[in-house]
Amino acid sequence: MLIRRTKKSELKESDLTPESVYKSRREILKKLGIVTAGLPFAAQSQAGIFDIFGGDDKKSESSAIFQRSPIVAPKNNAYGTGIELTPETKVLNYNNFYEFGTGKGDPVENSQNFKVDPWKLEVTGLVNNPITLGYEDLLKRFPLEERLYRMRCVEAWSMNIPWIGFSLAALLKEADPLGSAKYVAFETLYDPDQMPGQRSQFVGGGIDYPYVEGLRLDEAMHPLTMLSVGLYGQTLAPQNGAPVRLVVPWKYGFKGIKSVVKIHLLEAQPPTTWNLLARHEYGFFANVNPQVDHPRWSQSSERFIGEGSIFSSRRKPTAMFNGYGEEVASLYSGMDLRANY
Ligand SMILES: Nc1nc2c(c(=O)[nH]1)N[C@H]1C(S)=C(S)[C@@H](COP(=O)(O)O)O[C@H]1N2
Ligand SMILES: [Mo]
Repeated sequence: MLIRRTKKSELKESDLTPESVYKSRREILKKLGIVTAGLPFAAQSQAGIFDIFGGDDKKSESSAIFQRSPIVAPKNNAYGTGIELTPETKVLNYNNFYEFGTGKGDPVENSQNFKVDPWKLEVTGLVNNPITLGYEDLLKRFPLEERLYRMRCVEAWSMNIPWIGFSLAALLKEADPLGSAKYVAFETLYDPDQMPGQRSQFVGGGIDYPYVEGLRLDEAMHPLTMLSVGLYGQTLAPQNGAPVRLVVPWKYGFKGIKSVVKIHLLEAQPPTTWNLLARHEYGFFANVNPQVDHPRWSQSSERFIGEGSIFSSRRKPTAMFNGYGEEVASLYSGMDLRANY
């Protein structure tokens, strides 16, 4: 686990945990008699009290490392070039994947034995042609390409990642949506045997699993919206959402649901995990917007994770739609983006 030496000027992890998760942890700790009277909870959390439970300092039982396979995919430069990439080791070791624990180092630590083959990804609902893709289909059925995308987490850090994958639109077109389809719902694998966060409320941050996400159909059909099967020239590591995850670069990172098993087209807006947890903090749209702050922190700038220490702050201003406004702003014309956060 990367221990965070908190500078006063920086956001603290405890500032970034959705309130309801935070409260439920607090309840658990209270029951166990761990919350020390008088100490602000944030201070305890900074002191690493969660490490007692999270096993952050333990080495995993098995030293096995998930084997990734090389993927050869041509670069698609249509969506940007020349951005400074986040080093691969940081993309692989600093993650949010609560099914494997809430600490940034938990996913890599707890997911190395994750089984991705066989896999089954179903496209169902309001379509003429329901599709089921197996593991091989994911890698072979659609022409793969590499795209360099910016990723902005709602917690105000960001990375630039060379993803490999294909436009979700290609898959949806094959499924052939009915005219009545207005939204697309996504679901992560539910497998408590493999995912410790799904077995334990505490490890999993109090989320109701499976993790679910959703897009409007026009957002899902936008060419920038990608199903990713790899990064940095190889198949995805489990901590990044192997074998297939969503990438929506103009939205906050939590929209990029990992290890997807279901894509379901429907007429009504589907529920989404973070919105269910804290409705006033995480909206359905979750478009990156420096003018609409999170209730508990500013979204006007971000800590870019590049070369050097993960916690050496390199603040940079956050761009509207994460810099993809030219491509996507028209999807929201006439919409109040403050109301539809
Ligand atoms: N199933 C699932 N998908 C998820 C998450 C999660 O906890 N569970 N975390 C989200 C968040 S908050 C972010 S920022 C990105 C992080 O992706 P990365 O770890 O590959 O950088 O994954 C998103 N997808
Ligand atoms: Mo995130």
